[in-house]
Amino acid sequence: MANTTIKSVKALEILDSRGNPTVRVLLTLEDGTKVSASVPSGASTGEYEAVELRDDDPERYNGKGVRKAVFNVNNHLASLVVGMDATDQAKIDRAMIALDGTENKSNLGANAILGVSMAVAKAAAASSGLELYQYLGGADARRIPVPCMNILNGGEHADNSVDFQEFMAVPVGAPTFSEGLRYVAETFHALKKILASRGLATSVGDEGGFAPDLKSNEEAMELIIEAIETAGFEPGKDIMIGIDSAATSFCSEKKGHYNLKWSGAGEKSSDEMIALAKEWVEKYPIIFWEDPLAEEDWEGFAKFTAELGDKIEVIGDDIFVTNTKFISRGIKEHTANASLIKLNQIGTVTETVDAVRMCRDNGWRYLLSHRSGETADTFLADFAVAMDGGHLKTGSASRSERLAKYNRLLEIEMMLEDTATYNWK
Ligand code: 2PG
Ligand code: MG
Repeated sequence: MANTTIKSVKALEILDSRGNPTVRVLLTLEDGTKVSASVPSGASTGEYEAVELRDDDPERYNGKGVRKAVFNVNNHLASLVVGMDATDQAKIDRAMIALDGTENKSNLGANAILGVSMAVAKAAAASSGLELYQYLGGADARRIPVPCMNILNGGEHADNSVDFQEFMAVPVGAPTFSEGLRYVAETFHALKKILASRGLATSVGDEGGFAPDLKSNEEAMELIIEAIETAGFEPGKDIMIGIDSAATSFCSEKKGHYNLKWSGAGEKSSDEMIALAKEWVEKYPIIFWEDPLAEEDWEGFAKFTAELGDKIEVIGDDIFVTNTKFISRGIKEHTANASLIKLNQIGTVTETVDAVRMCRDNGWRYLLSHRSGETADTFLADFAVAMDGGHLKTGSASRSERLAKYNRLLEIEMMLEDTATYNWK
């Protein structure tokens, strides 16, 4: 048996896809295994996410440096985990949570803790000779998630006039993952041609989707439908549409009110937002809607779910922040019928798995997700297969930090040969 005792842990400050600092952890085992793990970073963050520790030193990276988090890995977390066994994931994660001692990991930083947690999982997998998805998911981890490709960006992820943050093409009708990826990548290319032909911008937002200035949010839907058809696919059959409003980013001071500030469509109440969604769900092939309302609008969310939850997947992101405390409240109050899952919202691999398990046990769906600030790390791709989530979102068909995850899923599909499965539900 290989010696999976952790020998050394070292962190460094690297840059993410937006050029902002983030944490990379290098970890070695006694048997010579060497791995690295890099932590992503969000822009439209939920208030109750685990804390991403930043230096707040205005002299460096506008205060966004992560030297404190790096220091915490190199000192506090290294002395804790060196000598522990990398196959004891839950024990290590629990020890790190205890050492931090706060509810939201604000002491050592969720970015420090998650970097170590991910590296531990990668090292244990590598040492055992298993792929990460097999190590985390077991012998039956063989479903490749449907790639929800974010082809049009707005909100805080772009500098355009679209309020909703993400418009995703969801290839539910494809027979395999690789075919699904082709469907949506071809749709992305078709959209580019359509935009260019109308003199609209083809530059991309943070997650690699196009970010044109449009007359309305609805124009984004029309353009995507047109792109799906131009690419030779049938909207509603081959490809459906997923939306992430990221509504916390445009909620107004007045609770339960929303200010569609980027498009200039003005202020709307929670009920008006729900009415708009109902109209869209009637009119367009929408399969899921993430964060249709803001994180503090639990009441509105529940209304939205009561109205539309039997037709579409209603996903909570900022409102649940991958935290079982909030997901369990959501389950009780019928706030949604699915949760977004982001490793760095909660800060350890074990707690993320707990959140997934809670969804599954209660008949909820869960959408595995990247962050808008990413690195080339492909942990998420393996994690999505291991969690059998059925769908994942990791950006568009441009920007290598997004494609790295889709390409890793192609690799996993190839490794699984004809045992790989692909289905929405
Ligand atoms: C989201 C994410 C990822 P961010 O809102 O779902 O797409 O964005 O990482 O900026 O929170
Ligand atoms: Mg979101």
